[in-house]
Amino acid sequence: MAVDVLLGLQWGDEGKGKIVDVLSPKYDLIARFQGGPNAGHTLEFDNQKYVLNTIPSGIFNERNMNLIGNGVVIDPIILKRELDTLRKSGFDPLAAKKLVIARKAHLILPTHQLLDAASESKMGEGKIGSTLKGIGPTYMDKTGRNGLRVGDTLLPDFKERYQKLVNKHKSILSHYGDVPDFSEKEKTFFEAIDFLKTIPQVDSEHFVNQYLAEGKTVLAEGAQGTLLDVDFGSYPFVTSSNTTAAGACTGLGVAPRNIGSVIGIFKAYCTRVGSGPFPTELFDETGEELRTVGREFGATTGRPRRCGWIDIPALKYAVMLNGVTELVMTKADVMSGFEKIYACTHYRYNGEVIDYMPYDICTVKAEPVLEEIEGWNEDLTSIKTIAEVPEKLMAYVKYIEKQVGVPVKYLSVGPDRVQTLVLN
Ligand code: 2SA
Ligand code: GDP
Ligand code: MG
Repeated sequence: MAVDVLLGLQWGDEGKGKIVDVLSPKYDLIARFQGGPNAGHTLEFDNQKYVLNTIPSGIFNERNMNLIGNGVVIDPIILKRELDTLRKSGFDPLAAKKLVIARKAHLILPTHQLLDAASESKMGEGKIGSTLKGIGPTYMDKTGRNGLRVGDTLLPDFKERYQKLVNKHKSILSHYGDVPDFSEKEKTFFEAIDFLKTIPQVDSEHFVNQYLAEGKTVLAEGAQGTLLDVDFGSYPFVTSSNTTAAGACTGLGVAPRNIGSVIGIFKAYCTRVGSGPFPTELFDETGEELRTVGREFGATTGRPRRCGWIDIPALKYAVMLNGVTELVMTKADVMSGFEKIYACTHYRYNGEVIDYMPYDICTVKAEPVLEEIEGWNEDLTSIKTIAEVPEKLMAYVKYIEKQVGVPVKYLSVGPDRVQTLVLN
């Protein structure tokens, strides 16, 4: 058996949570492989809406085991809150024995969040627009070989290790100004650590490979999106992990040859939250309409998302980087009623017209070259069969398939689990 991977092809919020939930009945294990509580994965079913930050989106399906992999960074306070909220809604993943966590996953400390805020506040125009969840500083400590891991919480000297790292953070923070008082947060943190210790810990590399050896099916769930990848995104306006398919290998302990299908998900348009280049961004009422109709606000922070047309060179880049084998298109319903829609096919860049993503779109502007496409008028939200898909929308789907060379297998026409069509 192989691990299938589902990940975002744009700047995140493509609808990964929804589609993982839809696909989860096909899988025995759903495993998050990177990111942390910066993610907001929204699921809707039975007239209820749930937003998951750290917990994999298979948690509502009876069949699935769910793994938080070693590549994820964990804020124990947020994880505890997530599990408390789920329990209040009638889902108790721990009682149901449906959740395990990698002991090699790194911990987000209260001081990591202070460092994130301090760094952002000093960067002025150049600020990343991070979610302020402490993601960057935690991954910095991981690669700097200073970090604390979930497994460390069970060691007798965990508190000393914690203090050593916090002292280091305080000295860095003092360069930014007075170190804020975080004693209350620290108290909550240690309560959450006690709770964290009750979650079964595993070595994700052995856990996942055992599933494969037993012929079981595994889906790796990405967070954020390809264009936020720390290596291949619009650096430095990126997150601090590998959001691309390769991240599933390191974030779970899976060999590349054990990766199966790569399911790439994209919106029928584009959004981005936070700073950084966005060639097709719309600053007019069309952008506002996409934001309002699409309810484009951060699932974690509530920040308005920037909206624009689909970007084909960026999509092709994402398909190549991830080796995407099938596509999922979401939110076509949001564009219903637009007489014309547009797709960016090339960029005007440095006096040339190019069809690829260049090295630097942060300091040199990439102007989109747009192709006009007929829009569709029909309300899509209650369609149930392919036969009901408007011709013009189908033409748009075919257009994208032709541009990127990969079939669109699923079409999502609303936020609910049931608003999903299988096309191929
Ligand atoms: P960070 O916090 O260090 O990872 O921020 C770095 C950049 O990555 C972006 N980022 C995201 N972009 C889209 N969605 C994300 N999750 C939330 C959501 C975002 C929210 O589901 O809506 O609620 O605001 C996410 N997480 C990180 C971030 O905006 C920075 O550009
Ligand atoms: P994720 O981070 O990729 O899981 O996506 P988010 O949950 O952050 O953002 C996607 C938003 O779009 C959520 O509010 C979803 O409920 C919603 N959504 C997902 N698919 C569709 C769709 O096809 N149509 C509409 N209208 N909303 C969708
Ligand atoms: Mg999201």
